[in-house]
Amino acid sequence: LQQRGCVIWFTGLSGSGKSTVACTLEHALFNRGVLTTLLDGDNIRHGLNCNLGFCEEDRAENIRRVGEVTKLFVDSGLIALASFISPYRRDRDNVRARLGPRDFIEVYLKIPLEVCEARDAKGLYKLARAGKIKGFTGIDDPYEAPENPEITLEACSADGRPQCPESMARTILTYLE
Ligand code: GGZ
Repeated sequence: LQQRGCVIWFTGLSGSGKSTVACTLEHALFNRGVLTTLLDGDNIRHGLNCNLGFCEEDRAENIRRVGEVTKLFVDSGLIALASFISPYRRDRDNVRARLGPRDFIEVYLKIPLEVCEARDAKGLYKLARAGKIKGFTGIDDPYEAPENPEITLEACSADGRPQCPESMARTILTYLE
């Protein structure tokens, strides 16, 4: 009856499906009796990181703090699911170095920008194109894709239809097993 902690770190554009897959995976792990915690922009940027914006330094600090928090959970034996754009490779690699290679599982949600922009579930891409949000990832701010992620999920089919979250969560479960 032993559970070892680790971080499953979801990275990808806004609207790539990170949070949906993380939430689906969390349910699947819960049903297996695994203790998890889910960290994402909604619960972190309104609380712990409410003083941070989206410039390069603030994003770095956002990811650094989240990395430290996930480390505390991992040290307590939980599986921490972290869902952040985390656009800079260096910031993600710093978390990886802090956690150690065994405990950091990077999951890249691969999806063309055009697909996220066409969906635009929250209308943020439209605002970014109109210049009403400055420094929006993919529009006028960089996204550096991982070079060697543990897992790459093709988050949409060739015609841009979203991939089913259950099947993406299953890919991660198989990896964990
Ligand atoms: C990117 C932004 C921005 C800018 C607000 N750039 O789709 P969402 O709304 O819910 O996810 C995005 C979220 C990104 O927060 P993260 O903490 O994941 O970012 S990072 O890892 O880069 O620190 C989006 C919203 O915040 N949002 N302004 N300029 N996304």
